[in-house]
Amino acid sequence: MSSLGTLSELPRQYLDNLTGGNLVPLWPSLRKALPHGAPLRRTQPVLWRYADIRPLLLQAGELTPIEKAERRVLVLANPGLGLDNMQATPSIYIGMQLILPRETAPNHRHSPSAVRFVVEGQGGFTIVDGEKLPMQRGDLILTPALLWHEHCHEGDGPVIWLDALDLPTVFAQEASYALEGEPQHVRNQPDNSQTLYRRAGLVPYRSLGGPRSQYPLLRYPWQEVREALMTLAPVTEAGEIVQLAYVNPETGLECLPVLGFSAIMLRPGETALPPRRSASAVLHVVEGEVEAEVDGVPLVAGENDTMAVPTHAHLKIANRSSRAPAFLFQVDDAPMQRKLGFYETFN
Ligand code: 1HN
Repeated sequence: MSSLGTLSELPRQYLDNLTGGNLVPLWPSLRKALPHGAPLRRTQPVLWRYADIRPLLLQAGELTPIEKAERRVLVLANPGLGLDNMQATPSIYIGMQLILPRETAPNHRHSPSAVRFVVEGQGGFTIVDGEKLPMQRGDLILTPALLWHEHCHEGDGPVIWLDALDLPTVFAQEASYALEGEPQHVRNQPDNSQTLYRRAGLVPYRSLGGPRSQYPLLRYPWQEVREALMTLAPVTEAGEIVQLAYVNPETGLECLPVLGFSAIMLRPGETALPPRRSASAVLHVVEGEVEAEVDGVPLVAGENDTMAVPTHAHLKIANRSSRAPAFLFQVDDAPMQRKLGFYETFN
């Protein structure tokens, strides 16, 4: 391998002339941009324990009224990427949001896409473009780019969910912004997961050939995802991961353009060794306790705990129970990487 020229080898006057013309020589920094063999990574394998987050989030509920917060959120920030940068991984924003009874997180829309994964509480709901989406534990709720959304709470006790956004990518493109709006008018009917898309393999006839909505399904009830995983497990070979992707029922493709979402079941006693891949990910435990090893770093995650998995990471993840399955929710940036043409898996 030949070594490349450095900045200090170049004459002072030449460098000053370059700087004066807003020019920079590539070769001294080429290896930084394109390291050999594997990317440079600052993202750390991190574990956020719900037991640590929850009391602090509830305290935020006492310290800051919703009117002063708009969204009452604690951001899960990866220390390797800088605590101020709202990055769990380079492309994934994760926050934990609290809403208290009778509060409203006011209507707005923005260029980043978001999802909510419900962690605890009863009576919360999100309204997206007039559709009322109830929030039960484990439900996945989409608020895609530029669609109006507001959160409300008509039950008792705190409602807490995990927010995942493609904000880092949108922000890096200097394209992140929001608009505020008046409260929405709610259509008085159940959400599309209960009406138009009751069963995989069936779509309203009119969607054949007709104009399709970009985001036909905005809520994926956990109860159905869990059942589907339990039914998939016995027909999945040992060594293969029991995993379901959340997709757009009209296209069969990922439900949002940048971030992808999936649910994983680890059978009792199972240790999964997923292939190393170019995508980064966030893993959130829904049920059970897992022992993970992320690039050699041991992390033990229980219910409602969340982990960051860097790009190209070596990953091993074991269900600590020999009796009960464990369930995880995964966010990754594979959809974006596939579109950009560099998504890879390695063995
Ligand atoms: C946002 O709109 C929500 O609507 C939550 O609940 C978190 C983080 C950054 C930017 C926008 C929400 C957010 C956010």
